[in-house]
Amino acid sequence: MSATTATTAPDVVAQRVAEQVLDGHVRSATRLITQSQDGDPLARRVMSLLYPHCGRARLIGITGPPGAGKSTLVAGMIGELRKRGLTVGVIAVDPSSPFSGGAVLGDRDRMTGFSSDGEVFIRSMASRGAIGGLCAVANDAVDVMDAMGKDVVLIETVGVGQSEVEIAQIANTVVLTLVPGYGDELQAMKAGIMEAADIIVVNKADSPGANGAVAELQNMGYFQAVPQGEEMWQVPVVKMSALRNEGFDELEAQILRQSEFAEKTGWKAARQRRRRVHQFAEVVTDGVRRDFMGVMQEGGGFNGLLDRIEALQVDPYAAAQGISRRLRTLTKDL
Ligand SMILES: Nc1nc2c(ncn2[C@@H]2O[C@H](COP(=O)(O)OP(=O)(O)O)[C@@H](O)[C@H]2O)c(=O)[nH]1
Ligand SMILES: [Mg+2]
Repeated sequence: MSATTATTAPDVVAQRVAEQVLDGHVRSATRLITQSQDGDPLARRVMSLLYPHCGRARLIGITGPPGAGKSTLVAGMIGELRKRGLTVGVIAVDPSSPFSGGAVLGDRDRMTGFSSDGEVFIRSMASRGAIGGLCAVANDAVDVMDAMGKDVVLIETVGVGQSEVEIAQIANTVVLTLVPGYGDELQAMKAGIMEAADIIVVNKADSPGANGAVAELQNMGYFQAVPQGEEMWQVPVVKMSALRNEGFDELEAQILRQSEFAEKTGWKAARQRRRRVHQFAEVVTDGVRRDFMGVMQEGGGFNGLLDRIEALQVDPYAAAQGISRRLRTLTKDL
């Protein structure tokens, strides 16, 4: 066999990509996130290699309704973090509805100010079209940036759907961005996002009604209960104008306060476990679905069973139960 026809073993390729990502190579990281989004088996190999190197970055979720100023806030935070010499990763999850096509472009435009700064890595992803689920892809993107050595990873999501709320919950700290007159939007977002908020920002404080909105939210008194703990976290309300660069010091102070509280009370660990359990469940169900469809297509092993289902001798529910039972036996001793 000549050397020119020899192909490099997948594990060698994965190892090389993992090393490049750990060295902070932006192009390798970008490609890896795309491959993860496409459900590429190589990406899964690389993610396995990166996994032990994760857990160092501080993850901050920025959520809220469209137009609240999340991207403006993110841009401001990047500036503040860079001033302190911290490296930053940004994952912007944008809805791919035709109405928001312009917003994606706008975000990119606003953030190009940082594109020449190698210490800031920004990645946008559409909220549809990801194989294996958006939350799984977002988890991978966060892990890639974490493994690259980014000190802080900012995750921007529109807090309108269940998967967006779950993405926000990847973060150690969730910042909900509202604006004066937020009432209708809260209604549209349902209560889910309120329950995920660790800090509420009333942005656009330069417009009328900001003080009233802050007072109202403070009076409502939102709390977060620490799982299996006695302590409660009172969700602070921060008044800001991201556009005028006002309020960032207070936001940073509250993020630090929440981080210390979460660390001290075991809340941080509980949330990390929740994130990893959720991720594991997604990866397993995705893998099982993929394998199952593959086996069905090949006809291997299932032919007899499928014949009986087709002949109405076995119903699909009973057959599925049989498979579930075997799966449970298999995983019992893991
Ligand atoms: N007046 C005012 N406008 C703001 C402020 N922050 C953001 N905006 C504007 O609100 C619009 C939406 O901002 P954007 O950051 O794209 O919101 P996102 O959809 O939540 O990411 C843009 O026109 C921003 O310039 C602010 O503090 N005050
Ligand atoms: Mg945005």
